[in-house]
Amino acid sequence: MEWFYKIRERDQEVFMHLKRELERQRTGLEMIPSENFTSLAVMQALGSIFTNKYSEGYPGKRYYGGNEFVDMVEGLAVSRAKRLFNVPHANVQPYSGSPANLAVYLALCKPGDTIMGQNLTDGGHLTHGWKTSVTGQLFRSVPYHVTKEGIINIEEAKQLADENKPRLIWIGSTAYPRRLPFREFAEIAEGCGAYLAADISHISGLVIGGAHESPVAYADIVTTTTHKTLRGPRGAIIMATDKGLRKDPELGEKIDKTIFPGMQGGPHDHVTAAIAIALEEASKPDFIEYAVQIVKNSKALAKGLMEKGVNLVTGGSDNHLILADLTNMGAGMGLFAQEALDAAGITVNKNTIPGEPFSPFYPSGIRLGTPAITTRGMKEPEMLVISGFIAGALQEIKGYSMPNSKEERQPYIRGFKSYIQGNERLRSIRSSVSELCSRFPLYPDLEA
Ligand code: DSN
Repeated sequence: MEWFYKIRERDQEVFMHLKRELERQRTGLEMIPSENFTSLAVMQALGSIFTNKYSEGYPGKRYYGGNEFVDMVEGLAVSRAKRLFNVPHANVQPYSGSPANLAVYLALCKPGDTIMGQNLTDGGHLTHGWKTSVTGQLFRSVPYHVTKEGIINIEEAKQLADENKPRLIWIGSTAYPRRLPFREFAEIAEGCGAYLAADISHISGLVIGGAHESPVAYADIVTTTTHKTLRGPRGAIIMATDKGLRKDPELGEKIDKTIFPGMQGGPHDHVTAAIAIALEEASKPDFIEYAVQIVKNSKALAKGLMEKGVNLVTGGSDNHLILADLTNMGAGMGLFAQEALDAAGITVNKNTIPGEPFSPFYPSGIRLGTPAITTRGMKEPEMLVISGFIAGALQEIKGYSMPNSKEERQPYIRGFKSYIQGNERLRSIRSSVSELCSRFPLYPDLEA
């Protein structure tokens, strides 16, 4: 099927970039752990006539006319979210994860209140109180950390909560390769009277598939983006749990009012339709297999990498994500690794590691994961092959190390980039990557 023909007819420039991006996604390994490939049905909803509509308000209570079908679709998305996650209240309107989290703060806290979240360089998210995020500026942020082994430091979190009496505690991460300790954090939150919000953006697909414990019995509020392991469109859901509603029966209304009219205008109805479809897809038995395979693949990839001498934070993975610590290769190696892997057709992102020894902008690690390559159908044998590609590409950056002097960095990086562009070994890995990808076709029905 020729999918983009109207764009081809209307706008050759955008069409050309779209075509090249499709080719990039098809021929490379997408290993950023927060990315995935949605179904064509989800994409069709995103490109549908629901993009034409304004629908401020909620089903049955809209400010504009003509919303009878939007109401149905939003109702479907909400009821599917409630059923799949087993929660009594869901709001599917947040534009994405960061606004969803901000809405949680604004529903529960006043500026200046104390909040706690996992420190950014320890694997937490910007919106859990990091200093450059508005959440770290509006609220008094007391971050907790991981231990020197890279595991969430529950003892420290408990002590900080007892001392600081936060109003809200976050449990949830963007660069944490292990299971999230929901039960322990529920005890900490109960001990100091805080609300507990679980941000399961990264792992919500694993939670639905039973490949990670659900936070629903432990947290008062659960937030998730819909485009990561959940494999839907870019969007988010905020849920109130039974526990949360017992604590505050108005929690659901507070969240809804904060999203609209508090923070947002019209919901993105085309995204809502796509969320409804993604949730339906995630309710099928093959999604459980998918979620389980993501974790099997991550474990297999971690093992393969470690056997080839790559150091991993915590020495492995329990979820979809791996954090490689490259400090033994040189300073600030994340950028060099990301660029070399890009040249080899493998997309990852540079990432800080716990106790980051260099800088957040030139961090010492890379973060990679298996959700997207598992969607393509790859399994453990392919993970072993991929670990060889990655270890091989990392060999090619040996000897590089980020200069300490800021003035020297840009010329050094330029020199590095020209070196990798001409690197034959990376080129050869790229062609092996492309051959592997051709055996797991992506969107085979699409022509561009
Ligand atoms: N940007 C997302 C991630 O990559 O984890 C989090 O917001």
